[in-house]
Amino acid sequence: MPPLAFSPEVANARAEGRPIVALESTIITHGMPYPQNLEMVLQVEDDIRAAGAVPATIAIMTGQIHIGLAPDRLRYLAQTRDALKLSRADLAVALASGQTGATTVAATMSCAALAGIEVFATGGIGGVHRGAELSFDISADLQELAQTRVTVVAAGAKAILDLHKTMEVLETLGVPVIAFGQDMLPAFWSRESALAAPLRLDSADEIAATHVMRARLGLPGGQLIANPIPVADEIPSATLTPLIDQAIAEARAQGIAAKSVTPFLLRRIFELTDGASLKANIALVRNNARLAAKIAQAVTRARLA
Ligand code: PSU
Ligand code: MN
Repeated sequence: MPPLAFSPEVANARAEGRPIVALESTIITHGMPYPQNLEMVLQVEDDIRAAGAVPATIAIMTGQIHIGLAPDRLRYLAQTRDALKLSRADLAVALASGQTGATTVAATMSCAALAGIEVFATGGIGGVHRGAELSFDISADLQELAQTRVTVVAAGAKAILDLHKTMEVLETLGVPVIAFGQDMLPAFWSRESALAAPLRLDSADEIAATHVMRARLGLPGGQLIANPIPVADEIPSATLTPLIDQAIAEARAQGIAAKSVTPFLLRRIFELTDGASLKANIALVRNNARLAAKIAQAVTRARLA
Protein backbone atom coordinates (compact mmCIF):
# COMPACT_ATOMS: atom_id res chain seq x y z
CA MET A 1 0.00 0.00 0.00
CA PRO A 2 1.37 3.44 -0.86
CA PRO A 3 1.77 5.75 2.17
CA LEU A 4 -1.15 8.05 1.46
CA ALA A 5 -2.45 10.53 4.07
CA PHE A 6 -5.75 12.18 3.20
CA SER A 7 -6.90 15.47 4.74
CA PRO A 8 -10.33 15.26 6.39
CA GLU A 9 -11.86 17.33 3.57
CA VAL A 10 -10.50 15.02 0.87
CA ALA A 11 -11.34 11.87 2.85
CA ASN A 12 -14.97 13.06 3.08
CA ALA A 13 -15.09 13.85 -0.62
CA ARG A 14 -13.79 10.37 -1.42
CA ALA A 15 -16.33 8.72 0.86
CA GLU A 16 -19.14 10.68 -0.79
CA GLY A 17 -17.86 10.21 -4.34
CA ARG A 18 -17.55 13.95 -4.90
CA PRO A 19 -15.28 15.41 -7.62
CA ILE A 20 -11.71 16.18 -6.53
CA VAL A 21 -9.07 18.34 -8.23
CA ALA A 22 -5.38 17.74 -7.48
CA LEU A 23 -3.00 20.70 -7.12
CA GLU A 24 0.81 20.62 -7.13
CA SER A 25 3.07 22.19 -4.52
CA THR A 26 6.26 23.06 -6.45
CA ILE A 27 4.46 26.12 -7.72
CA ILE A 28 4.20 27.15 -4.02
CA THR A 29 7.77 26.39 -2.94
CA HIS A 30 9.74 27.07 -6.13
CA GLY A 31 7.40 28.93 -8.49
CA MET A 32 6.28 32.00 -6.53
CA PRO A 33 7.60 34.19 -3.69
CA TYR A 34 6.06 34.42 -0.21
CA PRO A 35 3.44 35.66 0.64
CA GLN A 36 1.86 35.64 -2.84
CA ASN A 37 2.41 31.87 -3.05
CA LEU A 38 0.29 31.31 0.07
CA GLU A 39 -2.43 33.74 -1.04
CA MET A 40 -2.44 31.98 -4.42
CA VAL A 41 -2.98 28.46 -3.09
CA LEU A 42 -5.64 29.51 -0.57
CA GLN A 43 -7.46 31.42 -3.31
CA VAL A 44 -7.16 28.59 -5.84
CA GLU A 45 -8.49 26.07 -3.31
CA ASP A 46 -11.48 28.35 -2.70
CA ASP A 47 -12.03 28.75 -6.44
CA ILE A 48 -12.28 24.96 -6.74
CA ARG A 49 -14.73 24.74 -3.83
CA ALA A 50 -16.85 27.56 -5.30
CA ALA A 51 -16.92 25.69 -8.61
CA GLY A 52 -18.30 22.58 -6.91
CA ALA A 53 -15.26 20.35 -6.41
CA VAL A 54 -12.82 19.61 -3.60
CA PRO A 55 -9.15 20.73 -3.82
CA ALA A 56 -6.36 18.29 -2.95
CA THR A 57 -2.97 19.98 -2.77
CA ILE A 58 -0.27 17.30 -2.78
CA ALA A 59 3.12 17.34 -1.00
CA ILE A 60 5.52 14.93 0.68
CA MET A 61 5.92 15.30 4.47
CA THR A 62 6.47 12.98 7.46
CA GLY A 63 7.21 10.02 5.19
CA GLN A 64 3.74 10.25 3.66
CA ILE A 65 2.12 11.47 0.46
CA HIS A 66 -0.27 14.12 1.72
CA ILE A 67 -3.40 14.39 -0.42
CA GLY A 68 -4.99 17.63 0.76
CA LEU A 69 -3.13 19.97 3.10
CA ALA A 70 -4.60 21.88 6.03
CA PRO A 71 -3.92 25.66 6.03
CA ASP A 72 -1.11 25.37 8.62
CA ARG A 73 0.74 22.90 6.37
CA LEU A 74 0.20 25.18 3.35
CA ARG A 75 1.58 28.08 5.38
CA TYR A 76 4.64 26.05 6.35
CA LEU A 77 5.33 25.03 2.73
CA ALA A 78 4.88 28.62 1.52
CA GLN A 79 7.43 29.96 4.03
CA THR A 80 10.09 27.28 4.26
CA ARG A 81 13.22 27.45 2.14
CA ASP A 82 14.08 23.83 2.85
CA ALA A 83 11.44 21.99 0.83
CA LEU A 84 12.90 19.89 -1.96
CA LYS A 85 11.57 19.96 -5.52
CA LEU A 86 10.49 16.38 -6.06
CA SER A 87 9.86 14.77 -9.41
CA ARG A 88 8.92 11.12 -10.02
CA ALA A 89 12.54 10.00 -9.65
CA ASP A 90 12.79 11.54 -6.17
CA LEU A 91 9.54 10.33 -4.61
CA ALA A 92 10.66 7.05 -3.06
CA VAL A 93 13.86 8.51 -1.61
CA ALA A 94 11.99 11.44 -0.08
CA LEU A 95 9.32 9.19 1.41
CA ALA A 96 11.66 6.53 2.73
CA SER A 97 13.97 9.09 4.33
CA GLY A 98 11.24 11.36 5.71
CA GLN A 99 12.21 14.46 3.76
CA THR A 100 9.80 17.32 3.14
CA GLY A 101 9.26 18.17 -0.47
CA ALA A 102 6.97 19.74 -3.00
CA THR A 103 5.73 17.73 -5.95
CA THR A 104 6.24 18.84 -9.56
CA VAL A 105 3.63 18.19 -12.24
CA ALA A 106 5.16 14.75 -12.87
CA ALA A 107 5.21 13.72 -9.19
CA THR A 108 1.77 15.24 -8.52
CA MET A 109 0.31 13.23 -11.39
CA SER A 110 1.73 9.97 -10.08
CA CYS A 111 0.53 10.72 -6.52
CA ALA A 112 -2.92 11.77 -7.77
CA ALA A 113 -3.23 8.51 -9.70
CA LEU A 114 -2.31 6.53 -6.55
CA ALA A 115 -5.10 8.40 -4.75
CA GLY A 116 -7.63 7.79 -7.55
CA ILE A 117 -7.79 11.49 -8.55
CA GLU A 118 -8.20 11.97 -12.29
CA VAL A 119 -8.09 15.75 -12.79
CA PHE A 120 -5.24 18.11 -11.88
CA ALA A 121 -4.83 21.88 -12.29
CA THR A 122 -1.51 23.72 -12.47
CA GLY A 123 0.02 26.81 -14.08
CA GLY A 124 2.18 25.52 -16.89
CA ILE A 125 3.80 22.14 -17.39
CA GLY A 126 7.52 21.66 -17.79
CA GLY A 127 8.76 20.77 -21.26
CA VAL A 128 11.72 20.88 -23.62
CA HIS A 129 14.07 23.72 -22.71
CA ARG A 130 15.58 25.93 -25.39
CA GLY A 131 18.97 24.51 -26.34
CA ALA A 132 17.87 21.00 -25.33
CA GLU A 133 19.74 19.65 -28.36
CA LEU A 134 22.87 20.35 -26.30
CA SER A 135 21.64 20.24 -22.68
CA PHE A 136 19.14 17.37 -23.06
CA ASP A 137 16.98 19.27 -20.53
CA ILE A 138 13.51 17.81 -21.07
CA SER A 139 11.06 17.86 -18.16
CA ALA A 140 9.89 14.56 -16.70
CA ASP A 141 6.40 16.10 -16.88
CA LEU A 142 6.20 15.03 -20.54
CA GLN A 143 7.05 11.39 -19.85
CA GLU A 144 4.55 11.37 -16.98
CA LEU A 145 1.77 12.63 -19.24
CA ALA A 146 2.56 9.67 -21.48
CA GLN A 147 2.11 7.09 -18.74
CA THR A 148 -0.26 8.35 -16.03
CA ARG A 149 -4.00 8.59 -16.57
CA VAL A 150 -4.66 12.10 -15.25
CA THR A 151 -6.12 15.05 -17.18
CA VAL A 152 -3.88 18.07 -16.57
CA VAL A 153 -5.24 21.59 -17.04
CA ALA A 154 -2.44 24.09 -17.72
CA ALA A 155 -2.06 27.37 -19.61
CA GLY A 156 0.15 25.57 -22.12
CA ALA A 157 3.83 24.96 -21.52
CA LYS A 158 5.76 27.80 -19.91
CA ALA A 159 6.88 30.34 -22.50
CA ILE A 160 10.48 30.01 -21.25
CA LEU A 161 10.58 26.67 -23.08
CA ASP A 162 10.99 25.65 -26.69
CA LEU A 163 7.28 25.22 -27.43
CA HIS A 164 7.82 23.68 -30.84
CA LYS A 165 10.12 20.93 -29.50
CA THR A 166 7.79 20.42 -26.53
CA MET A 167 4.86 19.79 -28.88
CA GLU A 168 6.94 17.41 -31.00
CA VAL A 169 7.89 15.32 -27.95
CA LEU A 170 4.27 15.21 -26.74
CA GLU A 171 3.20 14.02 -30.17
CA THR A 172 5.85 11.29 -30.14
CA LEU A 173 4.70 10.20 -26.69
CA GLY A 174 1.07 10.02 -27.82
CA VAL A 175 -0.17 12.72 -25.45
CA PRO A 176 -3.27 14.58 -26.67
CA VAL A 177 -2.74 18.33 -26.44
CA ILE A 178 -6.17 19.95 -26.47
CA ALA A 179 -6.60 23.72 -26.65
CA PHE A 180 -9.68 24.88 -24.79
CA GLY A 181 -11.97 27.11 -26.86
CA GLN A 182 -9.43 28.29 -29.45
CA ASP A 183 -7.34 26.98 -32.34
CA MET A 184 -3.94 28.28 -31.29
CA LEU A 185 -1.82 26.82 -28.54
CA PRO A 186 -1.66 29.20 -25.56
CA ALA A 187 1.75 30.27 -24.25
CA PHE A 188 1.31 30.59 -20.48
CA TRP A 189 1.45 34.38 -19.86
CA SER A 190 0.04 35.06 -23.36
CA ARG A 191 -3.15 33.70 -24.88
CA GLU A 192 -1.54 32.61 -28.12
CA SER A 193 1.73 31.14 -29.31
CA ALA A 194 2.76 30.91 -32.95
CA LEU A 195 1.68 27.26 -33.02
CA ALA A 196 -1.69 25.75 -33.87
CA ALA A 197 -2.92 23.30 -31.24
CA PRO A 198 -3.17 19.69 -32.46
CA LEU A 199 -6.66 19.31 -30.95
CA ARG A 200 -9.42 21.60 -29.74
CA LEU A 201 -12.46 21.14 -27.46
CA ASP A 202 -14.92 23.76 -26.27
CA SER A 203 -16.56 22.37 -23.14
CA ALA A 204 -15.75 20.59 -19.89
CA ASP A 205 -18.21 17.85 -20.83
CA GLU A 206 -16.34 17.05 -24.04
CA ILE A 207 -13.03 16.98 -22.18
CA ALA A 208 -14.50 14.60 -19.59
CA ALA A 209 -15.87 12.39 -22.37
CA THR A 210 -12.45 12.10 -24.01
CA HIS A 211 -10.87 11.38 -20.61
CA VAL A 212 -13.30 8.53 -20.05
CA MET A 213 -12.88 7.29 -23.65
CA ARG A 214 -9.11 7.01 -23.22
CA ALA A 215 -9.67 4.70 -20.26
CA ARG A 216 -12.18 2.64 -22.26
CA LEU A 217 -9.57 2.27 -25.00
CA GLY A 218 -7.05 1.07 -22.43
CA LEU A 219 -4.70 3.91 -23.33
CA PRO A 220 -2.20 4.76 -20.62
CA GLY A 221 -1.30 8.37 -20.05
CA GLY A 222 -3.19 11.57 -19.56
CA GLN A 223 -4.32 14.48 -21.65
CA LEU A 224 -3.00 18.02 -21.57
CA ILE A 225 -5.70 20.68 -21.63
CA ALA A 226 -4.17 23.98 -22.74
CA ASN A 227 -6.41 26.69 -21.30
CA PRO A 228 -5.60 30.25 -22.42
CA ILE A 229 -5.08 32.91 -19.74
CA PRO A 230 -8.06 35.32 -19.51
CA VAL A 231 -7.83 38.31 -21.88
CA ALA A 232 -7.70 40.85 -19.05
CA ASP A 233 -4.69 39.14 -17.43
CA GLU A 234 -2.42 38.32 -20.36
CA ILE A 235 0.98 39.85 -21.04
CA PRO A 236 1.58 40.33 -24.79
CA SER A 237 4.37 38.09 -26.04
CA ALA A 238 6.11 41.10 -27.64
CA THR A 239 6.63 42.50 -24.12
CA LEU A 240 7.82 39.22 -22.68
CA THR A 241 10.05 37.81 -25.41
CA PRO A 242 13.09 40.07 -24.80
CA LEU A 243 12.80 39.58 -21.02
CA ILE A 244 12.62 35.79 -21.36
CA ASP A 245 15.66 35.91 -23.68
CA GLN A 246 17.54 37.99 -21.12
CA ALA A 247 16.64 35.61 -18.24
CA ILE A 248 17.76 32.59 -20.28
CA ALA A 249 21.05 34.29 -21.20
CA GLU A 250 21.69 35.03 -17.52
CA ALA A 251 20.91 31.45 -16.52
CA ARG A 252 23.45 30.19 -19.09
CA ALA A 253 26.09 32.69 -18.01
CA GLN A 254 25.66 31.68 -14.37
CA GLY A 255 25.73 27.94 -15.13
CA ILE A 256 22.23 27.31 -13.75
CA ALA A 257 21.33 23.69 -14.54
CA ALA A 258 18.92 20.81 -13.96
CA LYS A 259 16.16 21.44 -11.38
CA SER A 260 17.23 25.01 -10.76
CA VAL A 261 16.58 26.24 -14.30
CA THR A 262 12.80 26.70 -14.13
CA PRO A 263 12.72 28.35 -10.65
CA PHE A 264 15.58 30.68 -11.67
CA LEU A 265 13.84 31.77 -14.88
CA LEU A 266 10.47 32.34 -13.17
CA ARG A 267 12.16 34.46 -10.47
CA ARG A 268 14.14 36.54 -12.97
CA ILE A 269 11.09 37.16 -15.17
CA PHE A 270 9.18 38.24 -12.04
CA GLU A 271 11.93 40.78 -11.33
CA LEU A 272 12.24 41.96 -14.94
CA THR A 273 8.47 42.51 -15.28
CA ASP A 274 8.19 44.29 -11.89
CA GLY A 275 5.89 41.54 -10.65
CA ALA A 276 3.54 41.54 -13.64
CA SER A 277 4.47 37.95 -14.54
CA LEU A 278 3.44 36.79 -11.06
CA LYS A 279 0.07 38.52 -11.28
CA ALA A 280 -0.57 36.84 -14.62
CA ASN A 281 0.67 33.49 -13.27
CA ILE A 282 -1.80 33.63 -10.37
CA ALA A 283 -4.66 34.61 -12.70
CA LEU A 284 -3.96 31.70 -15.04
CA VAL A 285 -3.71 29.13 -12.24
CA ARG A 286 -7.10 30.30 -10.92
CA ASN A 287 -8.56 30.08 -14.41
CA ASN A 288 -7.19 26.53 -14.78
CA ALA A 289 -8.55 25.51 -11.37
CA ARG A 290 -12.06 26.64 -12.29
CA LEU A 291 -11.99 24.67 -15.55
CA ALA A 292 -10.52 21.62 -13.80
CA ALA A 293 -13.35 21.71 -11.24
CA LYS A 294 -15.90 21.62 -14.07
CA ILE A 295 -14.05 18.75 -15.79
CA ALA A 296 -13.86 16.78 -12.52
CA GLN A 297 -17.62 17.19 -12.05
CA ALA A 298 -18.25 16.07 -15.61
CA VAL A 299 -15.98 13.02 -15.18
CA THR A 300 -17.88 12.10 -11.98
CA ARG A 301 -21.20 12.41 -13.86
CA ALA A 302 -19.88 10.38 -16.78
CA ARG A 303 -18.69 7.60 -14.45
CA LEU A 304 -22.17 7.41 -12.85
CA ALA A 305 -23.98 7.35 -16.21
N1 PSU B 1 3.72 25.98 -13.26
C1 PSU B 1 3.87 27.21 -12.70
N2 PSU B 1 4.96 27.39 -11.88
C2 PSU B 1 5.84 26.36 -11.57
C3 PSU B 1 5.66 25.07 -12.17
C4 PSU B 1 4.57 24.95 -13.01
O1 PSU B 1 3.06 28.13 -12.95
O2 PSU B 1 6.76 26.55 -10.79
C5 PSU B 1 6.61 23.92 -11.85
C6 PSU B 1 5.85 22.59 -12.00
O3 PSU B 1 5.97 21.91 -10.77
C7 PSU B 1 6.56 21.85 -13.10
C8 PSU B 1 7.96 22.34 -12.92
O4 PSU B 1 6.45 20.46 -12.99
O5 PSU B 1 7.74 23.75 -12.70
C9 PSU B 1 8.82 22.02 -14.10
O6 PSU B 1 10.14 21.91 -13.68
P1 PSU B 1 11.26 21.28 -14.63
O7 PSU B 1 11.33 22.23 -15.81
O8 PSU B 1 12.52 21.27 -13.79
O9 PSU B 1 10.80 19.90 -15.00
MN1 MN C 1 14.74 20.03 -16.36
